[in-house]
Amino acid sequence: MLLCSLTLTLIWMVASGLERDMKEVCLGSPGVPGTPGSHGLPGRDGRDGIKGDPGPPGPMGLPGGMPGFPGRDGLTGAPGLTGERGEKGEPGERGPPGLPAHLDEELQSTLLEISHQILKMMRVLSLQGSMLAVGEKVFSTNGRSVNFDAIRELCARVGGRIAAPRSLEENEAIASIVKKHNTYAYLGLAEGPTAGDFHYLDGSPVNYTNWYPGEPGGRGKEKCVEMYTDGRWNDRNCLQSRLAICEF
Ligand code: MMA
Ligand code: CA
Repeated sequence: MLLCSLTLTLIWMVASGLERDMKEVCLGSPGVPGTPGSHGLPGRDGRDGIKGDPGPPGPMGLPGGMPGFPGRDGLTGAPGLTGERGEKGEPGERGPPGLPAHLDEELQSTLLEISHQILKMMRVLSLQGSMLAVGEKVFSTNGRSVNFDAIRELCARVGGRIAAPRSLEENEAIASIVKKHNTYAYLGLAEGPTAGDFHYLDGSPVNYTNWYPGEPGGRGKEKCVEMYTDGRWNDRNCLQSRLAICEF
């Protein structure tokens, strides 16, 4: 009992930093513990606690109550159909004057580039036999045979005219196409009111001819001209099917 009390006192003294007073404290026997003191006065109220979480939603009200506020707007809908095209706007202001074309280096190099590209295309088309260039003219056929008027219409539709040889060189170019297709072709020539008087379709008189011996012999009854596979000409009616060769 004494040891136990001594041990408690020692622990108390070590905790209080009074170890050095141990001898004094340990002298004499422990007294009877006193009666516990009365309770102190209640402490003051603590500060307010933090706000609690919101409670669960309340029960639905009784029917017949006031309607609630309108809800918030819904999500944006899908876009509508494209409207009609508006009217054309006013022309813009006139730009500043440009350089004369011959002094405009950018324009000159663009034109040079375009002409190179065109030349390349013409070489490819020539290689494929789709066109034959002679001087300023280009001859071409679609390989079909139709009557004279149909050839004129076909050629006009693609921005050309029915081929008409105006020189030996042009005649030979057309003849090479005729030979290749082994089919006679109509030429861009027609007979006027006077028998044997042939002219180009623009009305100008022929300045070059290559009639087959004895032709034109139709005496005004053969108003068109066909080219044989040897390149020579024969006056002929206009309703045969002949190779369509156009010039551009
Ligand atoms: C012959 C010759 C031509 C004429 C045709 C018409 C085959 O050639 O007389 O001049 O145009 O016949 O069919
Ligand atoms: Ca004839």
